[in-house]
Amino acid sequence: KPLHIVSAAVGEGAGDSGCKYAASALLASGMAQALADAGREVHAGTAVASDPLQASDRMDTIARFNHALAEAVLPLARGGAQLLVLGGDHSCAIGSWSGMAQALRPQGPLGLIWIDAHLDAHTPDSSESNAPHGMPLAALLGHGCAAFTQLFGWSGKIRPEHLFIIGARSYESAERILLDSLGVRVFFMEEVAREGFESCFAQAREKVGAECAGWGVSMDIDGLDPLDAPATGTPVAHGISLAEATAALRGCRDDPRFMGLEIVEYNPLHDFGGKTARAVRALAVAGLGQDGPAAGAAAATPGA
Ligand code: DIR
Ligand code: MN
Ligand code: MN
Ligand code: MN
Repeated sequence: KPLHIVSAAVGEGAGDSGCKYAASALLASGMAQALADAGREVHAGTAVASDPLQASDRMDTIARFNHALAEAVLPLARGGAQLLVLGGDHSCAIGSWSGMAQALRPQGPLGLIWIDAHLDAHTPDSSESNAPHGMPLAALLGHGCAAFTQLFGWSGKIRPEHLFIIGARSYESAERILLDSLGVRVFFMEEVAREGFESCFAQAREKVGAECAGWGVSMDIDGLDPLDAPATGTPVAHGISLAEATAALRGCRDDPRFMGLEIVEYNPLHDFGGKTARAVRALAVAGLGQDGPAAGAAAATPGA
């Protein structure tokens, strides 16, 4: 399968907007080449950027951006490519996964594995920060404002039983109450620490593989331990190790129903020495590269 890299240059959804520059920084530091070295036919062309000058407020900026992103993702996903979406703040997930869900709609439901320190399940009414990057899961589940939920004219892009959140350890009660009321399976960080990330990921993967026409992974790098991925806007201590994350992601690309990987919240402006860029590259190569020496070598030396 061809692999398309989609740049989602948006940062207005987060308090710290430096992640707007993540995709261009990652492409400049060799992301496409690393995936080509790992055996993929890489198309690194599609870029969508937010334009606050065209919008009346922040919610409008994010809504317009996500409509454009969803329209960009749709034909690529429909054409059968796998996607690497480089965020961007996590609000870009509204566009990425709405586009994927629309592409998949004739065949069946979309499954999503969401790796994050946060629950990202606020509605505009429940959010204390009013930051859209705390809202994408509520939107994809069909809750919140129509500008986020009604892309392509329908809502509920992900059904609650097809969503798996892994690594959560920082959240407000309103988002937990919403997810509980919908029956979403959340692997909180205590469970991940006890059972191992690979086991949690494998359970999620088994469910989406059995019940969904296609599935993907949205990786907020703040789900990782800040020791492994420090350059992010809202780091939270005691997260998933990079080694466990790369081990679990390896082989996703060989599943014909695997539609893509989204990696968000990397802030290159805080990445002294490029450690977090190497972590992001290792995640991408693990999930999307071919198994073999190239992928193995890249994953084994994330801190080199
Ligand atoms: C917090 C932080 N729950 C909020 N969310 C973050 O602002 O809604 N999500 N950082 O990634
Ligand atoms: Mn997060
Ligand atoms: Mn949150
Ligand atoms: Mn997030």
